[in-house]
Amino acid sequence: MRNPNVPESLDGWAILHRMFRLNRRGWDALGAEQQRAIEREAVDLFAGLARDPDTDLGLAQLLGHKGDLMLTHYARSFDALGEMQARVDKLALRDYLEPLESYVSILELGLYEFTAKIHAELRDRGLKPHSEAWNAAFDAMLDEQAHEPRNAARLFARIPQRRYACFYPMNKKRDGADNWYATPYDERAKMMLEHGKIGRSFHGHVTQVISGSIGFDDWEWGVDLYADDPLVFKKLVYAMRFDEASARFGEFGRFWTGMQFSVAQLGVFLAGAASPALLADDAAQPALR
Ligand code: 76R
Repeated sequence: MRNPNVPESLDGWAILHRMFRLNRRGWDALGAEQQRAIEREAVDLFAGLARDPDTDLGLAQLLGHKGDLMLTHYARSFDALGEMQARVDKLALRDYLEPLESYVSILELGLYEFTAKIHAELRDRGLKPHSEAWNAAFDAMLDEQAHEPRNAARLFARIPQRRYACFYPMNKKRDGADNWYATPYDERAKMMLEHGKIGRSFHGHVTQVISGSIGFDDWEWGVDLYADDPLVFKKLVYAMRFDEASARFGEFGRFWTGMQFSVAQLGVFLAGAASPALLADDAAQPALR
């Protein structure tokens, strides 16, 4: 199963992004009492998902015509994501939310350097590749990485509570001389190291969540960026375009950009009079009735 050409990854949350259009005319035509009941039902579900240690939910008001609302679901399994999808679809609010797009992926930490280290170390130990002992030693080294506190925390981190969010899917190109997958491991590892360096120069200004979607969805990765200032997205993504991994190999899907808001602000979002806010943690979750 393990191939020295394939970088290993550590895998965390199962992620489902859903983009909806709000039928504002339809919503506005409802009576206040009915609006309140529909809103309360949705807030109850959303608040539960946002505070459960086994799930998380992010809400974002999107800019532009590609959607009005983005829900970002985190769960421990695809099964749990399926349950959440169905529970959202059972809400009365769904009569006013039209699904436009969705994206399925699993949060990943790429291990370019570490994979090479495992292969080298097992070779040095004289283990026969793919033997039982080799496999067991491989598993143990990966497992150790997954339990390393910094990695463990990132694999199941909560959705970053930063006001601005940007999501886009991407591929690594497979086109003639620019075929990422036909590029030797060492060259890819070197490019990823450079990529990480550029990324780290934005450390503190942006929180990125990379999720893998090969085998699940139409693109190969999902990129979620979170920042306190949207200009950071423009600067970061621009800087990345000059980095070889993106310049030569990056192919991008559509971008969704918007403002994260707290569950307790759903009513503000639905009313449409002001942009719903991202509140400080303690105020963010309404008490469950
Ligand atoms: O996880 C880590 O922080 C280690 C280094 C690292 C890896 C392995 C890293 C750092 N990234 C990794 C993997 Mn990234 N990243 C993107 C994009 O718009 C574009 O051009 C590309 C979209 C951005 C903006 C970004 C930001 N990264 C990946 C992968 C998997 C590739 C593979 O396995 O082949 C993709 C698709 C990808 C894409 N990256 C960082 C950032 C930032 C800001 C960092 C530094 C994080 C920090 O240390 O603060």
